[in-house]
Amino acid sequence: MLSADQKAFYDANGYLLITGFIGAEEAAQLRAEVHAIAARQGPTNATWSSVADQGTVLEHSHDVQFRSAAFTRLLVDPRLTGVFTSLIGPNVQLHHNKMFIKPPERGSPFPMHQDYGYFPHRGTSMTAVILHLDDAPNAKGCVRLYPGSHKLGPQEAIGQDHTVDPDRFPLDSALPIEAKAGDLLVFNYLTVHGSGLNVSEEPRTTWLAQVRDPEDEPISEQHQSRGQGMMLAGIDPRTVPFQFAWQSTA
Ligand SMILES: O=C(O)CCC(=O)C(=O)O
Repeated sequence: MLSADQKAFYDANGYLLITGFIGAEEAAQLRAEVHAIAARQGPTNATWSSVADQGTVLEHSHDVQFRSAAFTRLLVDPRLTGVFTSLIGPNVQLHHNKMFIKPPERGSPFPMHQDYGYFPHRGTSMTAVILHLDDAPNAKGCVRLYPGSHKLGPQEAIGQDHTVDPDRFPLDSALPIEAKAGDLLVFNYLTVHGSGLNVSEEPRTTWLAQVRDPEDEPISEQHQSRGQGMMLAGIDPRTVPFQFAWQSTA
């Protein structure tokens, strides 16, 4: 569970870095799982289209719990669900999860954006966690964000990458959230964030999950994935018949 101070910081700033969320050994084991998944699946490049002309690479997989049971366990780990329930309430539903490796010297940046642009909902319960599986200093392209930007509400989302206005929210002026292996970054889907290029000699390895209150419904079904709707804590109190995301006619 989060302390009252952590919750107050999160409410004011739209993010919270929890240092030492898992131990170094556990982070190293999960890091090895991510790199083994990447080796099994072969080359991928999820670099966003607006920065795809720079020759950079972003290795990734969605739905990581279908790749390794280590991530199925992680999704319902009481340490993690404790963070979620502190912020969202007793009922917590998986939206999606994914892994990223920014390779050394050419690991792609993420342009500044709000996750709202990708999966808008009626409320603001959607919460992301990024678990750092190795150190993420500035040179590795750590996450950068604008504290308090969640209070501005949805911003105009530009182009296919749903980026925010780069003049108003430049990447370079955003606060770098340097992290160590085992640190957990939590942020709201309205918090403006992105990250820079990995110019270091080591990969940056992370796992990211997005969760919501099941009663906070999507405005449009535009970001569906396997496992979406899985309850990580509590119940889905809605009385409507359950539909898998891919059965939706919306
Ligand atoms: O991992 C990062 O640097 C940012 C990831 C991100 O913003 C996203 O997946 O929407």
